[in-house]
Amino acid sequence: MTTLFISDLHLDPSRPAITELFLAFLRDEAMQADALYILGDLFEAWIGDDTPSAAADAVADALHAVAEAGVPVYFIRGNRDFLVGNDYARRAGFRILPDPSVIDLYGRPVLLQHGDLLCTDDVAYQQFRAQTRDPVFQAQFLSQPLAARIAFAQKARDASQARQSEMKQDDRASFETVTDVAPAEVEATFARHGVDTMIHGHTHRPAIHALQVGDRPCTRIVLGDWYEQGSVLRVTAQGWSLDTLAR
Ligand code: OKV
Ligand code: MN
Repeated sequence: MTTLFISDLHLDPSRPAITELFLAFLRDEAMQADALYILGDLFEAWIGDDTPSAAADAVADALHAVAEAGVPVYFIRGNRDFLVGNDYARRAGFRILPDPSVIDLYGRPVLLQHGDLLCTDDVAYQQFRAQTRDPVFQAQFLSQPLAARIAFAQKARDASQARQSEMKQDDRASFETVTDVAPAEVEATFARHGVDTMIHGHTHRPAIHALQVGDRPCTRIVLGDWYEQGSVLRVTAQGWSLDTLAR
């Protein structure tokens, strides 16, 4: 039996084939798993559970069918879909876990998180994160009419894109550093939670890193994005494998 981990699907109407790939993955593989963990950025954007979206409805139905088949489905919010709420969770049949969370995975404690908390060198992003995690600010945003939220989100996405391309022009090497995890924060996170294994997404740099924290050997597994193909971590009691899913 296998536990599945995915993240960073960034489902969006502009990439319908990826939504189809995800629906096929749920139908053909997740249905038979021990559990399915979605570690954030399932959706490219999320401006409230009340936003009409045929794709979000289809995904909710398919996830609900997986849960209904007896496979627990867990979700950690990402930096794009941080406004996914209890209403959508109920429709999709998943449980929302705090970021980070430690789970028992075949007898071993494993830390799960989206991964943005590890990117402490991106000071501007961490500021955006702190602001948009404020419950008062969130409630105020969500109370606005849909049209106002759509307009606001478009502006936020345009500003973010402008900032990213500016940063890339400044210095490609520093962009690569700033948008990856900060090694000191990775070490601190392993130490803080007393685990030797963590799984996260967000950076879109799929890899299995072996590292040493103090005198302990640790493993950091990074899930890949679903822009061109799928990415899934399959874990059994025997071991793990980080695989791509062809379209
Ligand atoms: C998500 C990101 C856009 C990064 C939320 C206040 C509140 C606006 C919002 C608008 C944008 C989410 C909700 C989106 C992530 C971007 C651009 C950059 C770096 C609040 C004001 F209430 F939470 F505080 N938004 N949308 N970005 O389009 O999904 O993660 S979004
Ligand atoms: Mn992310």
